[in-house]
Amino acid sequence: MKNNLSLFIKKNLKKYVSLIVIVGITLASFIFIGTAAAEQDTPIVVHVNVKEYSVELSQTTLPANTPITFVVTSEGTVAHETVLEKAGDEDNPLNMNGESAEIEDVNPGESKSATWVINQPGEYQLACHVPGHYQGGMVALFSVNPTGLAGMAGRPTFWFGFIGLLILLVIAADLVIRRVNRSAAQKPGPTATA
Ligand SMILES: [Cu+2]
Repeated sequence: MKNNLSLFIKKNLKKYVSLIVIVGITLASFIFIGTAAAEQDTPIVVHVNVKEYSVELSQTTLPANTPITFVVTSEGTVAHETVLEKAGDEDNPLNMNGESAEIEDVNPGESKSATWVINQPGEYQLACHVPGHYQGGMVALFSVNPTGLAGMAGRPTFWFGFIGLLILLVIAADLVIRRVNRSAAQKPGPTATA
């Protein structure tokens, strides 16, 4: 009888554990794929407002390896420009496919845009290097964060989801084990019915 009992638990436990593992892996895959897909599909538009003497960004945290369209609008009274460069540089634009990453001659009331992909995570800035403007305060800093697996690992929301999923799996496994143990204890023997 003891043999039958342990066999029953072993058999059912195995069945449920593999089910839980399958469900868990499926959910985890959805989280991974969903996060990755959301990263690639969402077009990122950053509005850049320039005037004497400031540069304002609609977003100061951006992903690496993702096309970003910077729409520069001048609310000033003279022409401005925006140069994409590493934080702290002075008129040292990044190279984008052989061209300097800058949007020049944005006249009052005008909007100009450019789409750039920043590959390397780090601190960057958009600055106006019309003489005197950068010194006057026309610079805005922003961060470029890693993407892909490294990016996901750096996201608190991802880990909240992941840890939540693990807790759910542990609770589910615990419930199943308790149920199996209880029904085995209540109706032991080979004639036991569910
Ligand atoms: Cu300027």
